[in-house]
Amino acid sequence: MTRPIHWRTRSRILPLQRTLVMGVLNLTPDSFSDGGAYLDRRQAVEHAYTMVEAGADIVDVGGESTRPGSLPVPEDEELARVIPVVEELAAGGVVVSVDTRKPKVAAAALDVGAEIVNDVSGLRHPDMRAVVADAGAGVVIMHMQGEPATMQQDPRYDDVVAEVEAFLLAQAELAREAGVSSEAVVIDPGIGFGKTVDHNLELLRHLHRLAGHRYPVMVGTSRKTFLRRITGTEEVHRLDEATAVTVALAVAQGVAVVRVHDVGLARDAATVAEAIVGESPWQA
Ligand code: HH2
Repeated sequence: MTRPIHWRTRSRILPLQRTLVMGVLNLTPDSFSDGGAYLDRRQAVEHAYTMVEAGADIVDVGGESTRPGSLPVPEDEELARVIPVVEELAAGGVVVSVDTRKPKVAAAALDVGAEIVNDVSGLRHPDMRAVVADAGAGVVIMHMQGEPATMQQDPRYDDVVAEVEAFLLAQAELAREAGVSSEAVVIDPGIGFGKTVDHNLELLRHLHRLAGHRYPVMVGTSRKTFLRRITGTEEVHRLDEATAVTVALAVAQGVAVVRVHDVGLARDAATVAEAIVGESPWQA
């Protein structure tokens, strides 16, 4: 299988010769590591531009935390948090993805200029597939076992890599049947979403397998609990350095997009990994 050379989004073609870095912009009071920091619209927009200057290719705007134990946010509230920021960033030429599980939020964000829908529920909702197809949007299909409120209680798999892989390919096929171009689809194993530390590590060891299909692969490890457990630190800068290690190892396995909080560190890690591996050996 040859490596996909671009990602088709609503109005753009994003080249994949170099790793794409997606910067996280959480407009939530309760996110993992930056909850509450960017609730103010001006601060949020400023932070987005700081990430773009640091090398972000995409800014991922989210108004609902999906961290373990978090509860859903009402639609009106999510729309109010997300839409003005998406609109302002898109008008300024930033490539915006909207991190949402709600078809109406996705549709409204695409209307005001978002390019990509990042759906942590993996396009399970048929309306979400229709929204993405109608807008010709790019889409990230992510794997999650269960729901955020309960997903970390007792995650179980017989074969985590095979099950995640099968789900992602099945959802990509459903998207295709709903009219989504296969060039618009990126798949993501959903690190930390209904997974133990061992499940996460097993998936991170087998990213090359996911990258062996026709879809580019994205991975989000940034500041996640498994890194806190492994390193024994809560210190954000040290978690960002640990994240950079995962970025390098992911890029070496052919991953095309990384979702991170510290864009500069991830960009450097990806650049070094690209220089070492050249044409990724996994894609031969
Ligand atoms: N992780 C989080 C949120 N969205 N989207 C994709 N595609 N992949 C991920 O791994 C992913 C994601 C969780 O991280 P964070 O944004 O730090 O936390 P929260 O959900 O609390 O906002």
